[in-house]
Amino acid sequence: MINTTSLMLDVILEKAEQENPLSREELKFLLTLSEESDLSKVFTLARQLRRRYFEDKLFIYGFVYFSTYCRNDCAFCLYRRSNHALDRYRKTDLEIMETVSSLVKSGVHLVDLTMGEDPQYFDNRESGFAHLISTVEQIKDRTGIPIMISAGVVPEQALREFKAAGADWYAVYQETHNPDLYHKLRLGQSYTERMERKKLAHKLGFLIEEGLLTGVGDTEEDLVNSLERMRDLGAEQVRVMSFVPQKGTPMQDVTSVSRHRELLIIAVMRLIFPDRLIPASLDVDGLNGLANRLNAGANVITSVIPPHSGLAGVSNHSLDIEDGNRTISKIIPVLAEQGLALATRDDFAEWIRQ
Ligand code: SAM
Ligand code: MD0
Ligand code: SF4
Repeated sequence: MINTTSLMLDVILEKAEQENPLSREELKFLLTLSEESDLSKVFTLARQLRRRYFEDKLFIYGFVYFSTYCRNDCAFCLYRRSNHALDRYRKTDLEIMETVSSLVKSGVHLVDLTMGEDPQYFDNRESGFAHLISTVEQIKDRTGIPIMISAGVVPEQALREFKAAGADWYAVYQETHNPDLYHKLRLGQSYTERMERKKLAHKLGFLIEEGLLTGVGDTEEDLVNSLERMRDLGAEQVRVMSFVPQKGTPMQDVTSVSRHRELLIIAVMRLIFPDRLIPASLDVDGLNGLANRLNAGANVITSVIPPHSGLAGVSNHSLDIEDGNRTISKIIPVLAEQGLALATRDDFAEWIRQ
């Protein structure tokens, strides 16, 4: 008997291989696949397309979550302001500089400076972001490393100043492009402002990253919409992460969906954005989750954190950090098993210039 799913899949994959745009129906079809043999075909093409644009070279980013204070109340996040059961920290400029130096020495291609929407910066009319902007300037002067700012929806003027200080990337994830779902996740935050700030950053010359959370009630239809909005946005980096329930938050009891969903979305992203950067985050499942995400077509490893730096992750605030599992020396053997290797700094600079 002829298996129609398999036939349809082959036609769609052939189209993707030739980099012809896929229709909404085709995207939805891919996102609803569940048979191992079908998934394996999608992952194989995703890796083939990654190789077309990036050969066997992977990029790797250091993660500096320098302030866990936040004025927002996102339902999914451990660092939401209503979570009073949390020991928060705010690193000094010197501590930030030291962590960045150790990451740069270890060989990362970029440092991602991340914080909650810390009221010390967001609600302080006098000094605002000035201090942080000068820290960015110092990092750039001393190391020359590409810098990503993941500091939430920063005011327009601060965004301009971050750019002038040497920040290269601006990351602010929508999580979903279904405004109703967005408002359930990012309580009290404007959907439009978040979207528009990314677009402004792009206009100002930042490279931008857009991101999705899956396992938060997102349907296949929502995912197709997100992929289309991502295509409109033209972000240089696109990601998806599985939601990890956090104790003490309104979403603590949401049951996790299978990790297959994230892996399939990574692969579909690779099919429709073959030349873009797509991260495998160590923050969701630690080092153990890396091989599967690379197998699905990711080409960036994010959330490398030096041990003993006193820094937290996001979806997993401590997983694999103190035991040094989020370090380059632990990652290289996992890459080697898949015939992959780290790119050089020059490779990354060249990709950025393109
Ligand atoms: N505060 C800034 C913001 O919200 O844009 C930057 C840091 S925020 C913690 C970075 C991202 O972490 C969020 O956009 C979200 O995608 C992810 N995140 C937060 N909590 C998570 C969770 N429980 N599971 C998975 N990802 C999570
Ligand atoms: C990561 N934990 O890359 C980080 C974070 C923010 N730009 C990145 C979500 O996994
Ligand atoms: Fe704050 Fe970001 Fe967490 Fe939302 S996701 S509560 S903005 S740190």
